[in-house]
Amino acid sequence: MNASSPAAPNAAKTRMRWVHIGIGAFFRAHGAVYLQAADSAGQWHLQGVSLRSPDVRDALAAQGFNYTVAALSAQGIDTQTVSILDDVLVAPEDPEAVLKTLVDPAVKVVSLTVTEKGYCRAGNSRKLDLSNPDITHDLSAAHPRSMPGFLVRALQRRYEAGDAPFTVVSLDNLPSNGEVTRSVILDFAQYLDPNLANWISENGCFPNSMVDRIVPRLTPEHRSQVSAVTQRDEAGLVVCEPFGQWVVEDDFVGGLRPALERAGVQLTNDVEAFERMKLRMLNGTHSALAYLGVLAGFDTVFEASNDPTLADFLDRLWNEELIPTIAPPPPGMDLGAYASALLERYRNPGIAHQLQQIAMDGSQKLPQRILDPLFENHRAGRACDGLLRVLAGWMVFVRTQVEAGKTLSDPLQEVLAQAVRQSRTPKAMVDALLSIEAVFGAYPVETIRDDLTARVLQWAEWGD
Ligand code: CS2
Repeated sequence: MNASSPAAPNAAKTRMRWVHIGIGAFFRAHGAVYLQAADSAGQWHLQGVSLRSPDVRDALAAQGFNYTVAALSAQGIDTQTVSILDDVLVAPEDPEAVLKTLVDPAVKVVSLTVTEKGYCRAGNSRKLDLSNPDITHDLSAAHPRSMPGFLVRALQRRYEAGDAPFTVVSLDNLPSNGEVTRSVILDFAQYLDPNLANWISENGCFPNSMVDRIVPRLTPEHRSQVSAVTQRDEAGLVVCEPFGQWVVEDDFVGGLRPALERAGVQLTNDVEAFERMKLRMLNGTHSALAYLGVLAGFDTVFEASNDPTLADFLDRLWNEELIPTIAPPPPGMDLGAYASALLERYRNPGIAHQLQQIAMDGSQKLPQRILDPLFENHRAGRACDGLLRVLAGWMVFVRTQVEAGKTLSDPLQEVLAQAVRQSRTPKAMVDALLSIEAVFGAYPVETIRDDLTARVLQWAEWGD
């Protein structure tokens, strides 16, 4: 079933359902908007699931699950009402209700924004992390907690009932996000029942995708700015930039999907080049701005990208270190123009995108954003000084946060904090951080150790 079959959005006369897991602001400002535009005939119903807190459900329930998306820019505020969402289920409150929903044969597609750590991978591999406490729990309990647990338990019930699987579309910022999803799902299924794993492998579809829209965390200022225009104060509001892009492989079970192309979604056979471009040129420089910008005393992407030194740094990073790793470019893309457009997007005065929001989960983000291009360049004898500087900046950032007693928002926060605390010199800290298998295990760290240490030393004011 993996061969892409022609889209047949009108094939089924019955109601079809799309479930989204991880109903945070990003999906509400991105996927939900595309789905609403694609489904003008009203054939698809969208249901949200939160794997953690009830906050989004509570905010949206109070407004009938309709909400405003406000695109902010120097030109003003452009608002749109999204009404395609039916409901939001909160998994920890009622995991059985989530499973029952996913088991409904009308559910044709399940999409995911569960962040990098939600895939429960071992390090940055494609293997399921069997030491992850949620996975240990989910492999033996009837009611799961993790994304892989929910998907596999639901697929197991569909398999036993003789129904087809749903398509799983990852919308997270991971390279080959569909393949990573397929791999953790198959690993989990293999532990439950090898026949189930075979069935998923033969019948399931896990298209890769690239998604893009900058969606800052909602602030009280955003709320009052938008309510001045809409005359409504909404807890369920989402704000974002005007730009949006979604590229997805056309690989859906039975060809069943909304007419996404009507909404401007690019359907292709190969998303890899788009993913690499976006993960490195956008997310990579976002992380660069986050660590270097916070260390330079800035709060937002707008401020940091308007700083002449950082802007010059970004320009060199794009042209000398990132673009050379993206060859050939994705079809129809001019990477120089893409970089200029990114700088313009970062300089959007409307969105107040906090650097600390991007800085979180660094241990999960660095590999695909910074380490992959860094080591590729190093191996090929190309420039990598800027990427080394970003890595050094992350290390100094981690130290600064730990020393200031601030929480590091990172699943490896304990390990990172311990590496910093046990190190008496910058060199010892670099060594301790580089020895964290889950982040650096896949890379030849010896080849950069000395240069990196020199970079950290230049930076750190190491008070003894
Ligand atoms: C950001 C992304 O927080 C982050 O790590 O780099 O959320 C970024 O804003 C989106 O991927 C843009 O599409």
